Amino acid sequence: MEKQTRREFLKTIGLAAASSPALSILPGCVSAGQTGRAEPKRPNIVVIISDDMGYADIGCHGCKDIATPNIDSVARNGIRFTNGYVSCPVCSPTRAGLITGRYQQRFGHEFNTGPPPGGLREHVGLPLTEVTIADVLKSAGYVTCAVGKWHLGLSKHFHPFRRGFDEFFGFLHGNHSFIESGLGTFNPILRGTEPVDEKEYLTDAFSREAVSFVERHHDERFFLYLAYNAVHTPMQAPQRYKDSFKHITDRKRRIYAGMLTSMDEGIGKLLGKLRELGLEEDTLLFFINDNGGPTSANGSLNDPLRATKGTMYEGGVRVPFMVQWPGRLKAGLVYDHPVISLDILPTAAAAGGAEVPGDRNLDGVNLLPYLTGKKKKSPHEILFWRSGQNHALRKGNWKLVKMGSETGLFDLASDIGESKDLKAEKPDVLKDMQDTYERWNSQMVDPVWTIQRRQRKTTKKKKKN
Ligand SMILES: [Ca+2]
Repeated sequence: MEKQTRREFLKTIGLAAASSPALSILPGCVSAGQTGRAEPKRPNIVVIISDDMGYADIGCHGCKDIATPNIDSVARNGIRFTNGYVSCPVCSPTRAGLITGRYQQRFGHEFNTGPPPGGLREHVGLPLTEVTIADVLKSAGYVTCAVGKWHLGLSKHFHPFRRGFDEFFGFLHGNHSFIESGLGTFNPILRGTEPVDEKEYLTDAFSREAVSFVERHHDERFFLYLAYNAVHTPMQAPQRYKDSFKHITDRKRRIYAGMLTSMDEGIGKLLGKLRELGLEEDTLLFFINDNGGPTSANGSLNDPLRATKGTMYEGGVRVPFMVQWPGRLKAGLVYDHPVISLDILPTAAAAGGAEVPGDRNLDGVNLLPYLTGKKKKSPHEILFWRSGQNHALRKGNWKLVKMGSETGLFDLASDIGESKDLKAEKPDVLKDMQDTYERWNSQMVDPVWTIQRRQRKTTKKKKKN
């Protein structure tokens, strides 16, 4: 049914079903397997993304007041990244980087896509010049599905069906109520392109749909992109947990605990389904959070990292990140070299024997040879971040942060909390970092759109009048 809907949808926007931009560039592609030879048996691929979770809020990062046994099990069954990053400290640009394997500043997706009216402008969304992980895997024969938060454009030409996905269940904007379907608003829950009156708690509904996709496609090679909006605001937990977290005195964190538990249980159901169907060994599964916790908004905790979502400090960009593939990767390993969300696409492509675009720079790398020990060096010597005037880079263990008028230089090897600014003591390092940043920055393009702000107050005023 979803495939039929997708075809119909493409027709309505003037595209034949087979005219995906990814397919048109394939003749110029190179095989990711050429650099990281894939095993003969291609795995299913699952990418699970949480939203606004704190760095400290999972058991394997030391969380004591909320249990996350299912997320932790991914680390236990696979590899946990202790220096795992995303390419932006807010939602939409991170997704743009993850889904393309490229720094999103290469194509101007530097800021969040906003609500209407700005968010409906035809240029506000993942530029159509970009090739997504779904395009790449679909071209290699994978059946593809996105469940959850999209946040890569509200207009129909940015719809997941237009970006390589065969199926979609979720919403297009950056946040959503967990208990109301949003029917009649600009941001309803959609099955494909059709609004649905979803009755289930939203996180549970996303888990249900993810499990259903796996059940329906267990005998095909599949790619599932499961982007929960938990534990982003609004703070709404399932009723069934209302008495479960009395040990947490802070009201906001108590609700957060229920929201997080629902997501962890949903991930458990998905992992259980993969096991039940005998697919666990042959499924490459990532779990990553999209940006640091906004601690005052949702009660999350980023300890021991400095600051929060929206900042260039570690609390904004270093996130829970782990991978399992029992048939190929050893279990229970910890990987300490820096990795980044941009690596997911090239890694998945290599594992799946898929071709990555050969006509553009990918900033992510195939992690498989690093995770199997064939390559010993760090996959990334330098990582960059830029959001407007704020920026940062990490080179080795040095981190340069520019936030507003403040510049700080930190040695992450001895100071993960970025508490001791060394720029006065290390002017040579500071200069080298600044020069390195400027060289990278000169290769990036200007943002396609600027920061979009909700016009809530104006709207309310108009209604009163
Ligand atoms: Ca987020």
